[in-house]
Amino acid sequence: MFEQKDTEFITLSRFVLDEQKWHKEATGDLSILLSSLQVACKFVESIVRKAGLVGMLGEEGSVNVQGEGQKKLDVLANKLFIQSLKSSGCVAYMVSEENKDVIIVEPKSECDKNAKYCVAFDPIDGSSNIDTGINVGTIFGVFRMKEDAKNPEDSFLVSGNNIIVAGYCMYGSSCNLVITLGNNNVNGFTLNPSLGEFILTHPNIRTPEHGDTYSINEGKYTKWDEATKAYIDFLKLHQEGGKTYASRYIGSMVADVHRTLMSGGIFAYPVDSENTNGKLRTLYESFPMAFLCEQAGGKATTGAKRVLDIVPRSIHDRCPIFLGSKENVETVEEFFEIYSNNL
Ligand code: P6P
Repeated sequence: MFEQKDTEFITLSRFVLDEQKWHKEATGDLSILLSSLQVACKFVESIVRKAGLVGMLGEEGSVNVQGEGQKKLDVLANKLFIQSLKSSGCVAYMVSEENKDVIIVEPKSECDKNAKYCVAFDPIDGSSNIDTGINVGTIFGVFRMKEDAKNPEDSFLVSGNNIIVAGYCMYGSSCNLVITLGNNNVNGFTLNPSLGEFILTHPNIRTPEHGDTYSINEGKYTKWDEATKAYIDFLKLHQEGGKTYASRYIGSMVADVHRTLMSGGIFAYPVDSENTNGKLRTLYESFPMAFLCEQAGGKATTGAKRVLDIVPRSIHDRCPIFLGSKENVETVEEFFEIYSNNL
């Protein structure tokens, strides 16, 4: 017999309104923006759920700005998020993995002229996994428009410390939306499809200080730098009290990070000889995941510096990332420190 997990039935919508009460100066715009985001997530979830049945699998036959083949779902999800965010009237600019340039939102009405938020998102991250039914997800980060912005990019080419909201929605065996508005507070919501509501099921997520799982594409071992090789070799040989580390890699960032955030350990996509700046995009993959991780008590580093201290050079810039449990990430930093001194 299915029993609703003991929750107070706090929906995401109510959670956001409760959060708004803490900000006396709040206009409600951020709440409207987040409401638009969750509607798009629900819409995408309903399509992912049936993708195999409604011909939404397979290639679109086009290529995105990254030079990657687009899946049908990439294209549709991108349209849904752009439309939903535009309709909120609270977004001035958007950056999407699927669009080459910044999306400028034309105000629909007088009050939209005061739109002050900028959203960077990857509508369907891990889309290469869609056709095999593996978890995929949406990743998003929200910034305030830069006051003295001379052009649309300016509001995005700022350090990750400017991010005010970060989250992801994972489309898997269940639909989980994990979000933080800062204040060291990360919360997880599970979609109840019959209600059409995200219900608070994982309040105040804290990442364990240490974890025994590492998540990295070991197929690239020979292409890694010496510090990364040494760190992964250490994990394989290093046994604390006889325990060994377990390797878990799905190849879908949202799924790999969700497991790391919830259970601890480390997720990494380092530089390699083919991806000399790393593969993951700074603005709409690394920044949101790094912010979530830090707010849950973890850490996120490039190896050499804190991810959120990066200032992207372009809206589709990439960076290496090691994120997860505080102690695990600090060990990575120690390895990079040793190897940088030996250069
Ligand atoms: P690789 C998916 O394409 C993605 O952008 C992330 O979701 C994932 O973490 C990474 O790339 C996987 O890359 O090279 O290991 O297949």
